[in-house]
Amino acid sequence: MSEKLSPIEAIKTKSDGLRGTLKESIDLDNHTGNVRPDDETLVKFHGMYVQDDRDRRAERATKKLDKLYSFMIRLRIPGGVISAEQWLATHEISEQFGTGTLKITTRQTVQLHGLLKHQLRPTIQAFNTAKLDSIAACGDVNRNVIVSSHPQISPIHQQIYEYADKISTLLLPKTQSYYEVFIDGEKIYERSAEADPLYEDRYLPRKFKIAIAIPPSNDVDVFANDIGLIAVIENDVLKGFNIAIGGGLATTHGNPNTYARLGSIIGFTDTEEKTLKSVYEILTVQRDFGNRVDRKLSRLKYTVDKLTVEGFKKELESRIGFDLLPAQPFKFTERNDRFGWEQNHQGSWFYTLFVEHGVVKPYQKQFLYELAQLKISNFIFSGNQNLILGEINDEDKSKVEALLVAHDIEKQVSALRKSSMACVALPTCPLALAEAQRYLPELVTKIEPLLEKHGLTEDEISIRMTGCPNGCGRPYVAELGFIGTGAGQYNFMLGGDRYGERLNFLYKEKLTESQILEEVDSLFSNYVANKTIDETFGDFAFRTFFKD
Ligand code: SRM
Ligand code: SF4
Repeated sequence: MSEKLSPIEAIKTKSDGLRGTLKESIDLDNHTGNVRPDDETLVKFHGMYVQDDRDRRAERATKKLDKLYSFMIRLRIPGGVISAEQWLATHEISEQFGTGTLKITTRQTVQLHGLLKHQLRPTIQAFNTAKLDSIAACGDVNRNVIVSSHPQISPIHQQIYEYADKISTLLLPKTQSYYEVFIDGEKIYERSAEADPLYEDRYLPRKFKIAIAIPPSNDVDVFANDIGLIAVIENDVLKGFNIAIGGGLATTHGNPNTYARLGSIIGFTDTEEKTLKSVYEILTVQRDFGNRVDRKLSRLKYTVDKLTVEGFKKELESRIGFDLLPAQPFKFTERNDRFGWEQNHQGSWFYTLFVEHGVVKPYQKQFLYELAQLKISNFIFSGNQNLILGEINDEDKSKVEALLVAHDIEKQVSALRKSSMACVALPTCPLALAEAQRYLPELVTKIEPLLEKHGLTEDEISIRMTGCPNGCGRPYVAELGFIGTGAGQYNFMLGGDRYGERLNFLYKEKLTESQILEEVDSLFSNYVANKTIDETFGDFAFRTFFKD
């Protein structure tokens, strides 16, 4: 007897191109701030999530009130670059609708939280006017394609950025329901024009992520993606891409069948046509072989392990009609953003702004608004949740400097803090078991004196925290990783390398803050006493504590 498909599968196939009853949910159901149950799934494909403020749940339950539903919207911005005009629009939309917050994500885009159901259409319409959309920013489709954002590699950065755009467009669902439901109102699109040979009517078994890394920087954590493309460059010429498949980080507490996995490199493509074809057909293999029964085991990483890497490659090659070339050498030597001013090969200036965990603080938001009004830079989101102000002409640099001073933007920040990432977690994430972006800043403040005590203040040790094991802040590839297990408790992960090429391991379970600080103090002391020359903290911890 065949196994029962996940209920999400029927929601997708019966959705009439992801329309479901979204119009009715929005237009007719005035008694609730939520959409209908099946529409909760479908709205994700349009880049929106149903949420509620978890800080207010208890108070509302006492008053016997329904949850205070709201929506989070995530934009699709391949490569993470927007213009000053688009920043202004995003700022203004965030002020007009939602809670006014702007959150830069670990995948080079921005999220707005707290939108009420009746605000969804005007919000999407305003984004559409600014030539921004949230199509396929979530759901069982390819998500935002991310690219190394470092400006110093610009000679070919533009060329590679265009790949992100092309891949994102190639893999967009063909349905026009986003426009029909959220923008055009009465207009009904012709269904025959929506035939979708890639997604058919079942879409993928699960979300799908693609990153492009430009060595020497692995700021996108390329091996944490379903597909990782690693640019191979010789004498400033793009030769092609190494292709890695089956990266993914999420685990589930107590489910031993789930695991984090780094992508496996299966070969190299030397033309745009071959690269795009390979990417496309990797999705069709996942579409046809992925697990549609258990969503905990449905990401590409499990399909790759089910088929074996070689088996997957063979299936892929039969679909693309050519053999992948042998993988080419590459080397990553950095992952962090380069803060402050940098100039590219053409003399344009870039300023990387530290945005702690992607939460744009009110004084930063005001600075960015005033800067955008001058229209002298673009805005590039980094995969480390920071923001690069890009393409600034020599004669405009002083204007940016004056604004930086006027808004007191340049703060002294420790190397550890600059190397930190945290996911959203509470109060909006329904899956959070513990705090992350609201708590990591405080924990870092408590770790900083320990760094000073052990003479490690300049050390760029990566520290990442998430409120649950889904891994949105990529804690599984950090040197110090903290994964929420319950209120105020974290699994302590140790031994990742500095460039995202090795997973860390579970060092200690369910630690409270005082236990974390005690452990970190003792680890730093051990590291300083016993490290070899130039050995990073993560490498030392792996060598010393990892047991096979
Ligand atoms: Fe994530 C779900 C936030 C990057 C793995 N993630 C969620 C949701 C939507 C919760 C939900 O399903 O209701 C979170 C919304 C929180 C909120 O209130 O805003 C959420 N994920 C985020 C962001 C905003 C974290 C951040 O603080 O930056 C990142 C948005 C990226 C984007 O712009 O698209 C984000 N999520 C990631 C990453 C990192 C990455 O992709 O590089 C991962 C781990 C890598 C991976 O996919 O393996 C990640 N998120 C997950 C998972 C586990 C997926 C799985 O394989 O099981 C979930 C839960 C799920 O899909 O069921 C999830
Ligand atoms: Fe939410 Fe967990 Fe992702 Fe954090 S890691 S945003 S808690 S799903």
